[in-house]
Amino acid sequence: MRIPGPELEVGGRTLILGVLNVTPDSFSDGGVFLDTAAAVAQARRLVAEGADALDVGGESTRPGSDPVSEAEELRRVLPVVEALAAELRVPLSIDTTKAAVARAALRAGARIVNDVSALEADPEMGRVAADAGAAVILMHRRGPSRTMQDDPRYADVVAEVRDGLAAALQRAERAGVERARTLVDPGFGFGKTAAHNLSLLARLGELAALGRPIVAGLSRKATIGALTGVTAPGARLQGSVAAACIAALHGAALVRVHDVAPTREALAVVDAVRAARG
Ligand code: HH2
Repeated sequence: MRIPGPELEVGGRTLILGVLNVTPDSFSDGGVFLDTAAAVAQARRLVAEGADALDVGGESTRPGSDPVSEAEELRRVLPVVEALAAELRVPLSIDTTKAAVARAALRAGARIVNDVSALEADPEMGRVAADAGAAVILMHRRGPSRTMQDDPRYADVVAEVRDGLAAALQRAERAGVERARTLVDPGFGFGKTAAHNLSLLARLGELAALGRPIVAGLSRKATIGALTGVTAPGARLQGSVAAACIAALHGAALVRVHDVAPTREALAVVDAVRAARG
């Protein structure tokens, strides 16, 4: 598939979606890029390090987090999207579940809607994305952030996530979003235990049955901390890079990461191995 605007070919080498959190409370970098100038500087850094696209978010989705108002979210992200769209040559993604935020960001130049609710939270979201011709990342989750980690259970997490994403693709199509503009994401850590996340990573290839590019976001997440014993989220670099590499090897077309340069370097090896498979 191709993402319009600054063109991005999805499906060749593994692409990197750099994370830009314009929030006071994101789990690994809350408050660091809340100021527009700091966010723009970080965006420049991520692109210089090799990010293929940037994901701008104004609301933390960490477990236990409370929602923010539409006005506050817009106040955080819109100046950043406006500044970056004018300056950068990579597509911008808006990480939001609110149609009004997506609409404003798309008007300001964003090209991708990253909706962690897969168009469920706001009934207008699909239409807004469709009208703008935006690409849409449909992510699987179980319930809102505040409660999603309260004892999540699955009989077969991979099958249930796959079925949930298949339903999300239908929802997108009903709203007018062309299938060719969709991407799917299993939503690591969103209503999943560490064991669920490991099953999803080990069996990520089964999501290829959905026929859409796969996005994977494991960067700095609690599962990486649990496996490596690194408690500070910002220090979970090696585990995060390993997870991105495994996801890419298992078919992820895009990895959503905070640490772009080391991930880019590691993915060069993974992509060479993928190419050698023929
Ligand atoms: N993870 C986070 C946020 N948005 N979007 C997609 N598509 N996939 C993900 O795995 C994903 C996501 C959580 O990470 P982060 O943005 O760093 O933290 P916070 O939600 O606390 O801002």
